[in-house]
Amino acid sequence: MIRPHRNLVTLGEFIIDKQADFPYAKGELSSLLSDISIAAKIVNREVNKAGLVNILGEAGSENIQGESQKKLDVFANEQFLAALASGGECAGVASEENDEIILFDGNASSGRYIVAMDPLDGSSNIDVNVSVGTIFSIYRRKTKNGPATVDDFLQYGSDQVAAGYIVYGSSTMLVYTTGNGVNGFTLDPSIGEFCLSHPDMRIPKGGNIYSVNQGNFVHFPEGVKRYIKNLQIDDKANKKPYTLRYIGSLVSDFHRNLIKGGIYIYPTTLSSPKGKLRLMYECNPMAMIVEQAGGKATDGFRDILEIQPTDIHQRCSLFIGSSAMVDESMDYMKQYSDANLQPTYVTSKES
Ligand code: P6P
Repeated sequence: MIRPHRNLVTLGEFIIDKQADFPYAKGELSSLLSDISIAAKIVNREVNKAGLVNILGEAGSENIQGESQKKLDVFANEQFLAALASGGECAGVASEENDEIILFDGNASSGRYIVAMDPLDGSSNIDVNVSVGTIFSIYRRKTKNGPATVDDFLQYGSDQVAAGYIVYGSSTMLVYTTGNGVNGFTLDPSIGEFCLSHPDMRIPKGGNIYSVNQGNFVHFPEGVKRYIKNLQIDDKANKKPYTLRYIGSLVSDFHRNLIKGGIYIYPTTLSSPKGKLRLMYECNPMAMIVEQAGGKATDGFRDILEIQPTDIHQRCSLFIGSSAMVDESMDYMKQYSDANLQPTYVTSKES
């Protein structure tokens, strides 16, 4: 029961009030979610003044995908790892910023949960002051004692116990689910608390916004090309052409579509033949959130949450958002799947 004594409910209060919903409610998951929110506040403080302190630009290192790490990528990763290590409920982390899983020692090694996360998603936007985000996914360990193992991480997305993101935008919001709906909290800097601002979030069944990097169009699978072309026809009765909105931060594009309705697509491309986004710490958490909000997430053919992970950094295509839009995009993918195997773009020598 939410306390009625004032007109705001903090994240901490909400987590405690909802704790009874957790199937194995002993407070550990509540504590873990609170640990994440503390790190989010610290990262938010640095993101908001990034231009004023020497935390912009390249860190001079690369992550496993060979992407140059921004100073804020490394900072954010350190903050979330420190918060999770000290909280004691998490036995280890799979992070986009670390090649291997990070296992905690001491009392944390007996933590009953593991976390997969992208500590700062959309980092190419940091230096140009465009919104970025953090994405996290929480599982219960499969192993019962000793250090966590890779198998503890390679679980189906449908086995997540919680998932969420923080979007550092015009305001900073934390949105999460523990499998009982989706709730959004806005950070009130004057009191340093995330406060419930978007209770029981539901994504509209349909929408007329699509988010895709149109610059990759020539390399898209035929089904994606045909689907997008169909969104661009002049058909006022069906509110077409639809609106293209692409921020370049999954968290921001997803959050807008969650509120307004829409679809985000990152399919296979020439440079990303398996897709660009990572299953464990981008696609799975966002898929849990969108399904809990009444939406859908697939790789164009299968539910994201039913993909068997084989590597903590594996990539997959992502079609996510309003269920009617994802269903329609899948119809095109199925109809033109054979053509997907044949390049349909004209190479320069043929032009
Ligand atoms: P592109 C950011 O690097 C990210 O992982 C997502 O947040 C974002 O939607 C996508 O990649 C952007 O990729 O190739 O369009 O720049």
